[in-house]
Amino acid sequence: MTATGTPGTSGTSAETARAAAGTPAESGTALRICPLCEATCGLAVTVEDGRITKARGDRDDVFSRGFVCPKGASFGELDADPDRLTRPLVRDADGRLRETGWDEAFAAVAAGLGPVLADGDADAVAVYLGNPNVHTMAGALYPPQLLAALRTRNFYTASTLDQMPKHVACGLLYGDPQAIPVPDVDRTDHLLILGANPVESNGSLATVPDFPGRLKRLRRRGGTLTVVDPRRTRTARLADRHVAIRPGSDALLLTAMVAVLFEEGLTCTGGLAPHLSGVAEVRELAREFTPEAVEDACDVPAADIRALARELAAAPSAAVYGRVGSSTVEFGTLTNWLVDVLSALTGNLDRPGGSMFPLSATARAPRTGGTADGATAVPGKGFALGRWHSRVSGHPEAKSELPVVALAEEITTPGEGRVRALLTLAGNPVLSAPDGERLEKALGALDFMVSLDPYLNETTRHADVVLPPARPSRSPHFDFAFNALPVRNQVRYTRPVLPPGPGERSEAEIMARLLLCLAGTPGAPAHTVDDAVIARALGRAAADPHSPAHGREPEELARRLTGRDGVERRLDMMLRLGPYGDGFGARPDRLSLEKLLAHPHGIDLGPLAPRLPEVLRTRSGTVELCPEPVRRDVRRLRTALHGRGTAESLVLVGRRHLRSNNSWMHNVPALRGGSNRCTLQVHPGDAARLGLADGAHARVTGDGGEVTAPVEVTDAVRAGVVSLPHGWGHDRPGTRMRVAAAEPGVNVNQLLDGTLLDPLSGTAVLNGFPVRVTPAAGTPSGSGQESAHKSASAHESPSGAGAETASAAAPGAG
Ligand SMILES: Nc1nc2c(c(=O)[nH]1)N[C@H]1C(S)=C(S)[C@@H](COP(=O)(O)OP(=O)(O)OC[C@H]3O[C@@H](n4cnc5c(=O)[nH]c(N)nc54)[C@H](O)[C@@H]3O)O[C@H]1N2
Ligand SMILES: Nc1nc2c(c(=O)[nH]1)N[C@H]1C(S)=C(S)[C@@H](COP(=O)(O)OP(=O)(O)OC[C@H]3O[C@@H](n4cnc5c(=O)[nH]c(N)nc54)[C@H](O)[C@@H]3O)O[C@H]1N2
Ligand code: SF4
Ligand SMILES: [Mo]
Repeated sequence: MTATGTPGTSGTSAETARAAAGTPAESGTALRICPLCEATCGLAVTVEDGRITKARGDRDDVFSRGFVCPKGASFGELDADPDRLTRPLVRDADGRLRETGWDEAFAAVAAGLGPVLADGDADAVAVYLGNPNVHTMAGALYPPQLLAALRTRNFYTASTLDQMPKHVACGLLYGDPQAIPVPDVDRTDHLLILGANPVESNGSLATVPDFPGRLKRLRRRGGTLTVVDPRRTRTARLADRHVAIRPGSDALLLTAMVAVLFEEGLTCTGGLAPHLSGVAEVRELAREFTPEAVEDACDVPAADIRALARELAAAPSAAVYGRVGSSTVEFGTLTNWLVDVLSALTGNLDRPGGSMFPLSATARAPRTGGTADGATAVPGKGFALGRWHSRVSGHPEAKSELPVVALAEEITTPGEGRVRALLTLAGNPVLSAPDGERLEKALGALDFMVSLDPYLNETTRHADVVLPPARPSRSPHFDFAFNALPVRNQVRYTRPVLPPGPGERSEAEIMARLLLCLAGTPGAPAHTVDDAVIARALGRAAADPHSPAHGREPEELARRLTGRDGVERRLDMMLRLGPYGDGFGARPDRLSLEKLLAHPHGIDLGPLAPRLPEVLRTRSGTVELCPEPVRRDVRRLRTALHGRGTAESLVLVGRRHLRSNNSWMHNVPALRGGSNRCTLQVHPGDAARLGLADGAHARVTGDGGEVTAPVEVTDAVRAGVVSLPHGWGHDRPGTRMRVAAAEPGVNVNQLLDGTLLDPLSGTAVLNGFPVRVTPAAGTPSGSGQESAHKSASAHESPSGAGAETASAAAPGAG
């Protein structure tokens, strides 16, 4: 790979110069990496009088090369949303949230958490991390320390509503839950996509700016695209072959493909063979799941399943890629495991055009053992699941997390270890997780709740203290998470476009001060948190014989760090110790913050390169293709072979719209309307059978509740499947998202009661669950009546306008 010293572009333009100098200007242009989805496009923004008035794709960005989507183009509008909180809110004695100063807010945090912490029950404080933490620098840097300080087992994130099955599968296969191979979209000859719609989502667990363009180029260079999805999505429309599978049955389909590979002698592990173990066991496991055995359950003809397997094996190179629709399902971990098993068995794991492991600039520098060329892996510690269990239902932890669906009961069930205080950082589980009504009731039973969030929404309205971070234009950006998942290795950093507004605090400072509150030293300066991390990390590096800084003086290294603040100094440290780093002078032409700042459009680090066996952390030092937990779960899969899908039964799947983002972007006027609506998509045959007319309303009933939504009759969904998007249901009082509340939609997750999950990963089943649908008269509404709750009607509009008006404008509000 073309590691460092290979600038992707040279900086000459005015915007380059300013970005390089990092000088925020009140007017002019600047660069900002888009934080709004995983594609991480470079934006060029126009600033006028301290506001972003325009955002376009940065044509010189080494990675995204000018691509932008409607969300990125609305960056300025989102940034300037008048509903965004700019000052902290603290609940006063009569239960109302009022604006206050930062010192008062942190004093309230210390006072609220103090008694809970003083009781000495570490599990009494729970943490929920929402999705945007992977899109901010602070969200990557501080939560690990927060959790280390709390030592709570009540740790929850949006991962158990999303990609935890992937982590578990990769943890078991490679010994490292973060070792996630991504499809080499630019070089593959054949791409098999299951349960993902990157043309609208712009990709996930695969950082691929202009995913749609790259799929079109794949077709143009003679490659083939197959999409497995119960809906004919925009991605499916680009495909050579669309398989409209019955939801929830992907694990059966993929196991049958594995069976075909063995049965027809199509496996070809090639150079991978020495690094694989468990191949014979996989063969045994898959044997009974022939295409003929699974075709009814999948509703895909056996001949088609055989063709899918043969095409995958015959392609010169092929990649298999699954996302949300293959994760948030009953057999999520098995499906994710099978995705990589198919790659491995066809020799496509870790080779160009297949699925490859990226190497991020802030990753730990690769270490190898055995032979000098690194051909032999060092046995690792392996990946353990279920090291502890949730208190009430006994759910196993995965990656130190408990399932989000367990949070409500951990708050409401009395006893030792009961959750009494909650920190939500960038999350809205009331809408994103199953049974928000139950969770809301639970939130009302907490002694204390803090939310770090720019909005007063369905979740944060329950907090006692709301801490709003500085807006994105005032925040620096580096993709710690997504640089580990790109389709091509690269590194980019953008400084804040503008200085913080009056009274604004950076997300980093807020998190650091939260940490200091937990440590019992709320008055200490925020930078002491970063100093401590840096001292520890450099101490470790100096003592590590594999580190480029081995044997150096940690204090001397710390003095050499550049950067304007703790966040930049930490970034500098990670870059310099990383795989492309200058090793604090050991390899002077390589990467440091200074060098990165001199390349404001980023530095290209070359195409993905093979990394086996160096990425492996399994105990055997091999890819463990047939791990025990998976083997046991395959028994459960057998039950799915039988008794699925009668002519009358309906299951629900979700969908994402291009101009949306989970629950929090419905407040931007430019992103609303058009197809971005909360409708129930129904197949024409089902609509006729159920007496549902296009535009009329339907009542949808599930185990957790009932919602009423307008019907959209379309053959884009297959028969037996209805689709409702998530992130809607903005009809609660006491929120402050006025645009969203004007057309609130309904909360699909209220149809779930939280009992359905993928047992290995604790991930909620959000796709492919049974519902009943009947015609309904009247306006759409959620079933939820507002619970009698401490904050249900006790909010004062935080800055004069808003909350009460907003809820009054919302039809169907409880
Ligand atoms: N039915 C169904 N449910 C789903 C899904 C589905 O497909 N179907 N998808 C699931 C998936 S994939 C995910 S990731 C989860 C998401 O679950 P969550 O992360 O809980 O929900 P979001 O809607 O992303 O809420 C993000 C929150 O972060 C706040 N926020 C935005 N930007 C920032 C920032 O810069 N800093 C801070 N501190 N806060 C910020 C927003 O105001 C909002 O409150 O939802 C899941 N829920
Ligand atoms: N515009 C937009 N972009 C986003 C987001 C957003 O909300 N809006 N959210 C971001 C987040 S947090 C994430 S995690 C990613 C998600 O990125 P994706 O996974 O690409 O997005 P989804 O639209 O959830 O795609 C899931 C697909 O799975 C299909 N599906 C449902 N059930 C099944 C099944 O059983 N089998 C199969 N084979 N398919 C099934 C659905 O019909 C849907 O098309 O998107 C990110 N980008
Ligand atoms: S694709 Fe994603 S990263 Fe790119 S501009 Fe759109 S929202 Fe931003
Ligand atoms: Mo997600």
